[in-house]
Amino acid sequence: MAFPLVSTLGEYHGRRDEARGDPERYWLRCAGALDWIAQPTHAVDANGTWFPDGRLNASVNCLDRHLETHGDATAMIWQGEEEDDVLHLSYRQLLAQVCRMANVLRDHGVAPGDRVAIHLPGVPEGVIAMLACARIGAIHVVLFGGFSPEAIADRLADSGAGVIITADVGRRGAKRIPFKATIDAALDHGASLPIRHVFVVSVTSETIPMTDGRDRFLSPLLSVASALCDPEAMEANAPLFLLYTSGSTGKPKGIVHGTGGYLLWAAYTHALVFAHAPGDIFWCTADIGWITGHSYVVYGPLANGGTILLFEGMPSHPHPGRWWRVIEKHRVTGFYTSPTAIRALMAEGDAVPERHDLSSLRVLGSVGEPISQEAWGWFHATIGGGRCPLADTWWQTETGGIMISLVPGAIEARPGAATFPLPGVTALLLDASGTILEGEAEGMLCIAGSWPGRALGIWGNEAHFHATYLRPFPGFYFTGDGARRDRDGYFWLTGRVDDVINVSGHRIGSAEIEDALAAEPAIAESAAVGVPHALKGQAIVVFVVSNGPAPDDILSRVARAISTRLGRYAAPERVYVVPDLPRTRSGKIVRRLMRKIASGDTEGFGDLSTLANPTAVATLIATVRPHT
Ligand code: 6R9
Repeated sequence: MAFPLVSTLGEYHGRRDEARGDPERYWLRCAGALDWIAQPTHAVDANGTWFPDGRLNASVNCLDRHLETHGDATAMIWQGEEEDDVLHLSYRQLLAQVCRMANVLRDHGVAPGDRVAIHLPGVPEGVIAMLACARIGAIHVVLFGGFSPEAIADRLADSGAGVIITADVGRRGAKRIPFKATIDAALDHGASLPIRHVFVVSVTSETIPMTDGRDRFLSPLLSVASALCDPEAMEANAPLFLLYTSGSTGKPKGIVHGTGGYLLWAAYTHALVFAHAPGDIFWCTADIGWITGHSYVVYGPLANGGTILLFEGMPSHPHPGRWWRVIEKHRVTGFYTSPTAIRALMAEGDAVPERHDLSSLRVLGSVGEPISQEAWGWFHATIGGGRCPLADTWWQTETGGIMISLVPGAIEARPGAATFPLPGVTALLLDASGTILEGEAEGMLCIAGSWPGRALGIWGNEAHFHATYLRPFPGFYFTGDGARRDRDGYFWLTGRVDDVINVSGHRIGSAEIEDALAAEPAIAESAAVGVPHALKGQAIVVFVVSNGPAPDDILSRVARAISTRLGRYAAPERVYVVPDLPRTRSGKIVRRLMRKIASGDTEGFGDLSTLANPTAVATLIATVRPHT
C-alpha cells in the first residue's frame, strides 16, 4: 500500500483534516506503506512515542521489499568525479552489497545498539554502510567530511562508537582530501577512545599508513563476505542513527532518530513533496553527513523504491555546467539542492545551463536556508523551464524530514515562501511571551503536538532535549526559527532567532566558535555573529578581545583556533579586535547589537543605558564601519 495521494488542494485539505481529526487512524494507515515485522497497533501513545509496539528493519524497507516488484531496476546511479566513472546498482545488487558490509560488521563484533561512525566522501560505500548498520541494528553516526580531527574526536567520544568506516582519501577535482589521515589524527587526539576497528574504503590506489590490529582495508573483507544477511527485527523506537548538529550551546548535540517513525516520515514527505512516481530518478545534492543526505539521498527515496543519484564531484568542476550535465546525462527527474548552490550557479550566468538538456526534470526542491525571490525565480525558470514545481522545504535535523513545503499540484507557489505545513504538521507562530499569534503575523515558529519524524532525543542527555525544544514554550516544540505568515496563511521563514549561524546551510553555534577561541591564550573573550552574505546566506563575523597587547598574528591565531577545533567550514569572514564587548549589567554579551553593527546597520539601537558599558558600542561601530 502506498501513501495517501495528495495532488489537488482538495486532497491536501482532506489529508490535513484526517490527520488532525483522527491521528491514530491516519498514521496507522500511513504506516501501512512500510513493511513491518510486527505491525503496530497504535500510532502514538500518551508520551508521544510513535508506533510503540511496531517492529521493522529499515534496510528491508529500503531494499528487500522492492525485489519482488523491481529487483532489477536501478536503485543507485553513482556518478564519480571522472565523467566516465559511473556505476549502476540494481536493488538486488545494492542489497547484496549491503549484506556483505553488514556481515563484515557483524563478524567484527558489531551488535544491535552499537554505534558505528561513518566518515566517507561521496562514494557508494557511504549509502551501503548506512544501510548495513540499519540491517544489523547498529546505530550509524555519519561524520561530515569537513570536520577537523578534534571535532571528530569529540563526536566519537560522545557517541561511544567502537568502529569507524572511512576512506583512504576523498577526491575533489584534482585535490585529495585526507579522510583516513583525519581519522588517525582524531584517534591520536582522543587516545582513550574505545575504537576497536577502522575499516578503510580504497578510493584510490595511494598507499596510506595503517595501524596493525586496528585498521583493515574493506574490499578484501567484503569480497569473501556472504551476500545474505538476516535483518535484525528492531523496535520502532530503537535508534536508527545519531547525527550531530549545532545549537546555541557550545557542545554539538547528537540528535537521535528512531527506526519506525523516522523512516515513515522520510518516505511520506519524499512521496508528498516530490510527487514520487515509479521510474523517478532523484538527485539530492546533500552530503550524507547532513540530515538532508540521510532523509533524501538514502532513506526516503529508497523506501519509496526510486532510483537515487549520488554524485562524487563538485558543482563546477571541471566546468561550471557539471551539475547540469549530470542531470542531462542521467535523466534526473527530481532535483533537490540548497540556496547556496543555487546562488553560486546563478552567478555563472544563464548560458551555462542553457547548453544542457534539462527536460527530464519534473520537480525541484530547495532546503537549508531561506531562499530569496530572485534565486527562487531563477531556479524555477532557468533550471525548471518554468514547468517544474519548486518546493522550498523548511525542516531541521530534529524534525527528521520536511515540515513546511509546497505540495505540487495542491499548493500554488509563492517565490520565497515555504508555503504550508504538510498534512500532519501543525505550525504556529508565538510571540516572545508565548501567546499564539493568529492571522497575518510574524513570530517564533513552533510545532504543536508530535509527528512521526520527531527526534527521540539527544544522545546521552534526555533532559537537554526537553530544555532546548519543549521548555521555551510549554506544550509546543520550539524550532529556533522565526517566520512570517501572510494574509493567505503562507509561511515565510526569516532565519534563526537564537544564536545559531547558518553558513551555506551549515549550522554553527556562536558558542561553538567562542568555545574554540576560549582555548587560545592570546584571546580573553570573543563573540561570533552571523551577517547576511550574498553567496553563503550568512557569514561569520568574530569580535575578539585580546589578552593584553594583541600579538601581530592574532588574526591567524583566530583562524587556526577555529579550523583546528571545528573545521574549515566554520572559518570567519571577518575578525575584529576590539577593547571590549557590549554586555548587559548581568554580564551577558549582547550579540544582537554586534550582529547589527557587523551587518553595517549602525542606526536605531534603542536604549543603550541598560548596558554595563555603553561606550563599547561606539568603538565597535568605528572598528567595523570601514569594512561594511
Ligand atoms: C534540513 C536542514 C535547520 C535550520 C532550520 C532553519 C534552516 C532549513 C530552510 C531553512 C529557511 C528553509 N532552514 N530549511 N530556513 N527556509 N527552507 O537544513 O537541517 O541542518 O538541521 O538546519 O536550517 O534555520 O532551523 P539543519
